Amino acid sequence: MSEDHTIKGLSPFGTQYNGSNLRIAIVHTRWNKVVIDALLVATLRKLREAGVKEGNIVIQSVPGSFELPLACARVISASQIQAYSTATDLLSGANSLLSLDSRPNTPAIASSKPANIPSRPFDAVIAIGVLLKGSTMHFEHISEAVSTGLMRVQLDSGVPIIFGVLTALADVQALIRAGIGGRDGKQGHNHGEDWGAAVVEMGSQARRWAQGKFA
Ligand code: DLZ
Repeated sequence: MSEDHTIKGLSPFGTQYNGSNLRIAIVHTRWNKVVIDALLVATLRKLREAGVKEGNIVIQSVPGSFELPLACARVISASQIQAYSTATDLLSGANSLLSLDSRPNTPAIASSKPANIPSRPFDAVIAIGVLLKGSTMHFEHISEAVSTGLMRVQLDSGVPIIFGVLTALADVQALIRAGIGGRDGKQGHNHGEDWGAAVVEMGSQARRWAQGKFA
């Protein structure tokens, strides 16, 4: 029987999310680079399709998957520091300008804010890695540590982290999940697309929930 009767996969959500106001970080590894590159391309394509602006996407790399949890935690903190210090700097700048210029009807200082200064922290993060099982217990230890670590970072920070880590038992499994299989005619599906869509959905929802809204 050659027909595919699988019921697996993500069902589409009714809402089309608009990513044009979202700020997203991608943290990816450099181990198993061929697969990582393919996943990254599909993720970025999906972000662009959802309207996420180029300038609102920050990409950082780390050596391997074991480094992902700490890197995500630090990247989230860095964006919060950035957003906070930007606001403070502008405020102190505005205060000093206002004290120098007491004329009425002074144009709003805020309108002169440079466009390239990030004014908000990341709404969501995608952690991308590819763990390949070898002949030792390395794979089991790292897989467990990374998934637990990323879960902890997202719960502690309140910032959604999309789990973009493939845990493959063989090279071909990883290639198929990055849409670059093909050895047995099975090209596969690139999971980067799902992660791109998921990060836009979770970033949008998390922002809404933080404002006490459900719709
Ligand atoms: C050491 C190692 C091995 C053997 N395999 C992988 C892998 O398949 N995927 C991956 O992302 N990283 C691997 N690493 C590197 C570790 O994740 C980590 O970068 C190093 O142990 C340094 O902390």
